Amino acid sequence: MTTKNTSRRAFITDAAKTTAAVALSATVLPAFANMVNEKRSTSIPYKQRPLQYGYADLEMAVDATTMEIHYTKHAAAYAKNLNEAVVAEKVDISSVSLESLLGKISKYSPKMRNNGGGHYNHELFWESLTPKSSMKPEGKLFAQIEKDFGSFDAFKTKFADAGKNRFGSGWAWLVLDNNKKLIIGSTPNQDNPLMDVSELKGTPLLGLDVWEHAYYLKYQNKRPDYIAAFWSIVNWDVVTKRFEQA
Ligand code: MN3
Repeated sequence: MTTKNTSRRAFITDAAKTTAAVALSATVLPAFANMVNEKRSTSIPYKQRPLQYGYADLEMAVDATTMEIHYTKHAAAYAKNLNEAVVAEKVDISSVSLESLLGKISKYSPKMRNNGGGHYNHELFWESLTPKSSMKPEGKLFAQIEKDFGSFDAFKTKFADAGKNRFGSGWAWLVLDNNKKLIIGSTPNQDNPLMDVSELKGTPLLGLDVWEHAYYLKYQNKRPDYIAAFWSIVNWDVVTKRFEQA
């Protein structure tokens, strides 16, 4: 008797739930579906990929507040402004990749140059970081670094110098040039080695943001200390993959 009552009660409850669900799907769900579709069709084409670590996970080199502001404010603004520029300048991003857009950046506005570079550079930068760095690459990349720079330490010194000596804001780069040789250099502002306007040219393998917004809260004027700490968070697996695919 008790069991029967319980199951009858359960049936009534289930029936009520079903009725409620049907009512929901008839009214709320279509509206929700429209909202999703609308969101999709008007959504901005260039998006930030989610970080593969938390803001506080890289504190051996970069503090959590800097990471959060850098990702959610600075880098987010580059993505937003790039999307405005591609709409204003009628770029069909379904047929033009960001890489090829950067390769012809001299044909576009300063807004496209600053924000196209800004978006590309930051996406590459975030992906190049990890709380669990192997501290050095392995295999073919390590061998070519030794071949092209003399030693891994010599490479690190040269890369750090490129970052330290970049006057004002910019980036330090490890690049595979068009002769498949590794080179180091730097670019001003948000320029990068893919741009036709850049002196430094090739495939970017590793980039370091040396804008003050990337380090000032923790390091103030001590950019060299920030660069020294950067080596503890480099994701060499990702850099090696870029090298192998270049
Ligand atoms: Mn930055």
